[in-house]
Amino acid sequence: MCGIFAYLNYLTPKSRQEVLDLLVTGLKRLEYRGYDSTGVAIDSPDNKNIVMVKRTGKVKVLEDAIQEHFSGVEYSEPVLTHIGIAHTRWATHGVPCERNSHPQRSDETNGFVVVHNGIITNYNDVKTFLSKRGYEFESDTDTEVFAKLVHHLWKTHPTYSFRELVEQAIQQLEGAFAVAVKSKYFPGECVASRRSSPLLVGIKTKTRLATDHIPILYGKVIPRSDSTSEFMPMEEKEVEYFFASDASAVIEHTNRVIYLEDDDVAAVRDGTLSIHRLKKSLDDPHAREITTLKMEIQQIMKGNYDYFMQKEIFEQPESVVNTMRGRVRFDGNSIVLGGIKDYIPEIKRCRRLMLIGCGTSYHSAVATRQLLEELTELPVIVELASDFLDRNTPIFRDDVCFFISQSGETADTLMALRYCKQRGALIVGITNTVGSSICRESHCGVHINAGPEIGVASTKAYTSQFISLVMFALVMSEDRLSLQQRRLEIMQALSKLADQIRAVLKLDSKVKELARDLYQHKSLLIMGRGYNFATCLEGALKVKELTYMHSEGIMAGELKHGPLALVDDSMPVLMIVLRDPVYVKCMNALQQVTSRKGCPIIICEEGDEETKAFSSRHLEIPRTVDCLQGILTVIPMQLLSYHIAVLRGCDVDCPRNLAKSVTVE
Ligand code: G6Q
Ligand code: GLU
Repeated sequence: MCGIFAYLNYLTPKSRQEVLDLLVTGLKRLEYRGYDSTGVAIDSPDNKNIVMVKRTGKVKVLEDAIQEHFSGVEYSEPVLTHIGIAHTRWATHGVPCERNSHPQRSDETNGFVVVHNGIITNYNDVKTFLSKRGYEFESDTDTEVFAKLVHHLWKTHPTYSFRELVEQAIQQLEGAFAVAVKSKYFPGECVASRRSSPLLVGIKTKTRLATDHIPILYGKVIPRSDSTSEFMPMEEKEVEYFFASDASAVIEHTNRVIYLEDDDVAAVRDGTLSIHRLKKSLDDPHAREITTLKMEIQQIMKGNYDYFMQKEIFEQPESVVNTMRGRVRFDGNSIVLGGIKDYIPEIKRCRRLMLIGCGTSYHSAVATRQLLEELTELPVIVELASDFLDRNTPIFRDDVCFFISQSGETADTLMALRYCKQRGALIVGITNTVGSSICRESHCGVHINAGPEIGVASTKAYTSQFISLVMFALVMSEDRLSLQQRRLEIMQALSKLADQIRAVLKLDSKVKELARDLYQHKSLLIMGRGYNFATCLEGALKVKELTYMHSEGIMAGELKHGPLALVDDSMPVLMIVLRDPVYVKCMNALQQVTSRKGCPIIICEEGDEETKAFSSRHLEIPRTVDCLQGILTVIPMQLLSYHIAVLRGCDVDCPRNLAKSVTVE
């Protein structure tokens, strides 16, 4: 999920000092992606071993550690051919610490060292397999199994090439990952591969490139003599390769890159790059194209987006899948949440569930409360951490308390956690940051795997928190016969979610037009009820924090108890009216608003002509099961607040007075 950078110089003299500088600069370019620790691996001065330097914290800390590590060592001597690998880690398995930082190694002699982004979901099975064969593990990462598996294959298949070893290893792995591997047994060679995590290869040559594509090789053996199937520079063979998670780390060296596809194995040997795949399917292309980048670094970091928040909104089709990856089995309709599975019997015996958080994280609790009540058949209480503490709320030993926090460091949430822990409750953390205080202090938990969120306003973390809580509800109801139909319906809806989010994101230009209507107003009321009340709260929070405009999320059932007095022909109103059990009640609210001359923007279901007839301004979203609607309805609200903020000239990624991690009460 974070960053890989590897650099290979072939017949291009570079000192180790220069290589290290290149690696550190590469990591600096990837810093914006968010990370918690870093590391590099290069050859030792005698070229016989691999040296690694790893640190928790910023790249700067690593840079200083490198200086210190190599002080007094002769490393200004140029080396003709060399490969160095580097990494920024966003922990998913094991807290951020040096031992868990990458590169991870195969054995004490650093025979194979690996940098990895993403998650190997079957790492436990592979670990058991390797442990039985005498391997001892030194880190908590899923990555280490990969390094050791390559080593095991190397020992058992002495004739395999480096590329074949990596290829065989990734055949055994499930999950989403990108890897780059270096070995002391294969000096000057690098093998890299990806599956659902990004990776590209940058190529720098002195002469013009001989080709604009690299043929893909299929099957087990590379015909090494067949030079047409490999990339070679035109006349000389001097070449440099860069393997990186994105182009921002490469662009200052070369603008010629190949974007690898899932299950491509890219190998460099004797300065020659080959791209390999084990199986060929009918629609597979014959070659990977070398693309010429025309972008600036700044542009690449944000992709085609202007702001990180915008990028994160558009990442949601992938981030929701990452939250479910390795946990939801759509074929067998089962769910395993590894981080809490041993605690499920205890949770099932509890007196009540309490969901506690702040801001957006609190809203994810509001959004899923109804489903949790339905599927767990337990009382579910949702609490704002600050208010919970103010009240000295009674907590019992048989309470199960969930602490929801993207950063895992929010002071109020953390204090509430300690308060409940002291009183003997079971503590479950729902966080996006492994190794954070909330993570460490919880008894068990779910890591939402949304990937780092840079924009201060939370977007993709919300939808991933939402899904994590839905998955928990599904786990709790696994053995309830009467709930099977409902579970099935939700599982099917989860499997369609990513595509439906993509469909909602296509409303972007329509939302932008609505933002033009709204941005000069002073206020926006957002109304809904049932499963969509949380969207109203979250939508209003997004509008407030990003646009500095007043906004209020209103429970539609409360309209006539006060808020209706605000409605007239000039008050902007947005209403969520979907075809669910509260549809009729929402229609009543809609009528109350329109009969006060209100002209609401309506979020409704695709093709719902009856509801659309109430206003000329509407956003249609795809139909999904009632309890997941909130994921689809919040996206137009994220987009709307974003566009209003841009139109009002606000700082989208860093709204005034706010911080990403609120570590004060
Ligand atoms: C809003 C936010 C903010 C956040 C809280 C809690 O867009 O980013 O409301 O959700 O400050 O933060 P944590 O989720 O990190 O605890
Ligand atoms: N799963 C790996 C780990 O926790 C890689 C995390 C990453 O993508 O940085 O070490």
